[in-house]
Amino acid sequence: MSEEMMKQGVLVRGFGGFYVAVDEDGTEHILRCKKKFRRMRISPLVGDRVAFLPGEGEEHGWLEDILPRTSECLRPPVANVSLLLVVICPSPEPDMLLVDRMLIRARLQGMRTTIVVNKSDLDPTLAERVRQEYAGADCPVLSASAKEETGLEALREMMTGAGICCLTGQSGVGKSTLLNALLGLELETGDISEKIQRGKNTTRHAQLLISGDIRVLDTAGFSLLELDARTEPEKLREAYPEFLPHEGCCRFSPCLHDREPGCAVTAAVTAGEIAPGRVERYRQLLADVRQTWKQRYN
Ligand SMILES: Nc1nc2c(ncn2[C@@H]2O[C@H](COP(=O)(O)OP(=O)(O)OP(=O)(O)O)[C@@H](O)[C@H]2O)c(=O)[nH]1
Ligand SMILES: [Mg+2]
Ligand SMILES: [Zn+2]
Repeated sequence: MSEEMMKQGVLVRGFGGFYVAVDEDGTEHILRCKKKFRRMRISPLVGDRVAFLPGEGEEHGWLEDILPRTSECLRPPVANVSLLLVVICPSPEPDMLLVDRMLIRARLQGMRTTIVVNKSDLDPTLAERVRQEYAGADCPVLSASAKEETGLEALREMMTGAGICCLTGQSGVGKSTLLNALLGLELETGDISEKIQRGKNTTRHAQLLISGDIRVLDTAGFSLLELDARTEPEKLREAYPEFLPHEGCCRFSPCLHDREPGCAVTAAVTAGEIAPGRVERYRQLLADVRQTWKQRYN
């Protein structure tokens, strides 16, 4: 087949072994996946930029190549995210350790991050508390209510022209509801009590939604996430922008800002310059990373 028939596009969703790519004209193409990808142990991911041969008539096309990824996530399984939007809300209660794990993974891959505190109608104070805690974290905190349609303009502005954005977070925080309100869609959403009864997510698979200059992934919620097992203990602090002004000011060098005497980060917490919660969780995650590292290399 000739090279000229090849097209480029982005994978917007997958179903039952097929993938849907959107070309630059916005046309959707259903693609089969070449066997070579399985042989190479590569799974196409939603968000992948791909080269493909469109199908003719009723025939599906063929996914031929996956272009190099700028980032990849396993949870949710998506590629080329530039801006990760971690959604939390008053109910279900936020798991800040989970939030920090998501932010660490994102930051170590060079993604920008934002926290969206949804359901502000249920508790208007949560966003402000989170904002204080993440003040030095190079991670804006937006307050929104998908139900009352507040805070949506700031969110829209944040996502416009920002490359591929990804909404992630626990099941039931309102990711799909936010996107419905924002983009005028009708994605399936689910009652929390129903979710608990069914023990299922409402959104089951990631899909990329394209609307004007906004490209955003709606993804399935989850509540368990490990840090990458290859994360070095010395790397972890690089995911904490609030430590940056204090690097090199500790008595010991290098300092992991754990419990070392004369640690400038500990001093900054005491002085109220860094949020204690962030540092407590950092130390907890550092202990986990050290443990994993030891098991791996001893
Ligand atoms: N009070 C209130 N409820 C909301 C708001 N946004 C969403 N909800 C409700 O929260 C529930 C869960 O919303 P979904 O949009 O399905 O949540 P999700 O994050 O997409 O969940 P998964 O797809 O399972 O990951 C639904 O009952 C929504 O109506 C909000 O701003 N305020
Ligand atoms: Mg959803
Ligand atoms: Zn230190």
